[in-house]
Amino acid sequence: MQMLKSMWLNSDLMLAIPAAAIITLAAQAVAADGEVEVTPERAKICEAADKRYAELYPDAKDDGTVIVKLYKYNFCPPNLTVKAGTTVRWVNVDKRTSHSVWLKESGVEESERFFPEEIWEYTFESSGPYPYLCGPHWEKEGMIGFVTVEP
Ligand SMILES: [Cu+2]
Repeated sequence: MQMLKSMWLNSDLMLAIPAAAIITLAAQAVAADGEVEVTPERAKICEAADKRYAELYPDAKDDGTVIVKLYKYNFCPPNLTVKAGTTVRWVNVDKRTSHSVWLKESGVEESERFFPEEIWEYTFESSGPYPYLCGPHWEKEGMIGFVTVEP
């Protein structure tokens, strides 16, 4: 989100952005510590994503893998804190849309696009902040997520 920050600092550009666009940008901005801002809209979508996951996987068992659902251009939960060595499984619970997971700043290659009810997994070996995004949807839809890995 470095790009977004420098945009805010550029006052000339600010003047050029219509008010409606500023509101959209603000809704997609990240919190100061790098975590994704959880807007009421995001929270509502994630509530629905949890329901959808429970419907799709009524027999899901806790195997220590941490689940992130992808739904309506959101990662749910958008922010996650895990211990080093944890595997995170991203599950697409959408009905039509394919997504990817791209730990771009960590230099991890973007996942393939995965379709509804497909998954992608990644094991976080080292502690640190891991901002990530959905390749096709981060820019226009603000589809971004954040994992904090603790030692
Ligand atoms: Cu996406």
